Amino acid sequence: MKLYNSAMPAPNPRRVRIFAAEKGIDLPLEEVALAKREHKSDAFREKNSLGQTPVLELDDGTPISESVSICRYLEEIHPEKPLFGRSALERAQVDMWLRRVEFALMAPVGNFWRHAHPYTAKVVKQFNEFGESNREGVAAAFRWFDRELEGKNFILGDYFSIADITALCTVDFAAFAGLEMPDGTPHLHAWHARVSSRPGAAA
Ligand SMILES: N[C@@H](CCC(=O)N[C@@H](CS)C(=O)NCC(=O)O)C(=O)O
Repeated sequence: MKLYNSAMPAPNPRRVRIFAAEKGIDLPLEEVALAKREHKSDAFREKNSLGQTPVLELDDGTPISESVSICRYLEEIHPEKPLFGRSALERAQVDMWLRRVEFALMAPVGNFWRHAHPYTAKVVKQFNEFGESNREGVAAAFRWFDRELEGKNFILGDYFSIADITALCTVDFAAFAGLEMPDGTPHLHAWHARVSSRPGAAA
């Protein structure tokens, strides 16, 4: 088993690296350099026809793409220290938060990155006005997330989950893109410091 990975700041491969590190899974990495467009080669598209990282390749050559799907597979084969929830209720709550983080936070950050950031201008046709319009959407999403985190150590209270991993990777990628956590979000800042200090966050 090996992970076709892309280095920081790419948020999606990082989700899988942190997930594996939190569970103590040793995941061999093979680097796919996004800057060199290696993810768009014919050979890589054989593994993921969308030409995106990460991809987990099993020992028999079967590829799995989509970071959450890869993590679900890892959870199935290494059920100890569950990160998708420990009960029916927690599993539903983790799923709810994963979708909320992906749709409410990741989507506007991704829109800004694709349509307003100078780096992506080199590789995609941008609609800059649309991209810039996501700036306020990201700030509003951060303020909403801050309110949700009040009084909690992690998104689900005292239980650390893949929802925290996804949110951490999103917040850090947003900062890389120039969208810092806004002032007046103390719960978000405290949560970010807490999850960043976990050893797995460095994976
Ligand atoms: N939904 C996918 C998103 C994968 C994704 O967008 N990966 C980025 C790297 S973080 C990528 O390969 N971008 C290049 C592209 O989309 O062309 C997942 O969760 O794995």
